[in-house]
Amino acid sequence: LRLEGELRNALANRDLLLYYQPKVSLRSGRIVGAEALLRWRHPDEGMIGPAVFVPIAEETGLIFDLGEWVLDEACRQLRAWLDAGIAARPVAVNLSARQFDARLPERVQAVLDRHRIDPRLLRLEITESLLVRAPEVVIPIMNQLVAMGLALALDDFGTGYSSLAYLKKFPISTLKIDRAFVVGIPGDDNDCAIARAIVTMSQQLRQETVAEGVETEAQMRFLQELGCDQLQGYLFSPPVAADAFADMLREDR
Ligand code: G
Ligand code: G
Ligand code: NA
Ligand code: MN
Repeated sequence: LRLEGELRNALANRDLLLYYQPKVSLRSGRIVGAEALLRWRHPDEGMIGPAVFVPIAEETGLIFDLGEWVLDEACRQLRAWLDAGIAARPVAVNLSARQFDARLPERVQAVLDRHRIDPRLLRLEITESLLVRAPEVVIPIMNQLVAMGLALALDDFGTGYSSLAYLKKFPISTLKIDRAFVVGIPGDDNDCAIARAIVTMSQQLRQETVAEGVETEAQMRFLQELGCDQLQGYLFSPPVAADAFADMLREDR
């Protein structure tokens, strides 16, 4: 496939970059972290989002090199912010289920060491598709990452096929409420009920909650009243380039 070759070249030619979308505390209004989101600056097509090329990378196995690049770039950027005297906050990187093999913890540790990054500054976002794999394989890898000091977040919660029983089995510290449910708040009773159930449950499990795709003040107020911990969405900021995110951090002191 042409796209696969082009993506390979993009990885070699540094045509990939990370954007950062702030996560904001619903209690303090301050930026408490960011999600790193992969972008491909294509010479002809312009900026291409991961929905187009991550599935191809997953099918072809290129996701291992790509994922390695994402981890390294996030830690390189954290180190640059720290060296510039910017009060860095945790950056969460998305992982594909395929990246979750026995060597992941040592690869992550090598990246942290290379850039001298405190593991608490790097977080990992996983999706429910990972949880349907054999727990006896996945849980020890997760436990190793947690023991290293990394926090794990479950992305797109509620959209997949995982059961609630999974939640207590896996060492996950954050649930991200998918945008699909946030979109109907506060008008749609079902979406409101689902968001309420997720926040209530995660509080009982002592997990943090992050609402994705928050676009309106009304959504924010509703989530605040539920006791949701953080928001991410266009209401505060879309994903932005590293320099623009650094400017936000400087203004947020
Ligand atoms: O960037 P955008 O908002 O279009 O993200 C679309 C999807 O791509 C999100 O679901 C996100 O989890 C995924 N994604 C973004 N960056 C990465 C990445 O670096 N690795 C993987 N595996 N998925 C990513
Ligand atoms: O798969 P994941 O949930 O990680 O993807 C996040 C995606 O949602 C990215 O493509 C990002 O650009 C997009 N996004 C982030 N905030 C908003 C928002 O407030 N509204 C909408 N419609 N999309 C958003
Ligand atoms: Na994500
Ligand atoms: Mn998500």
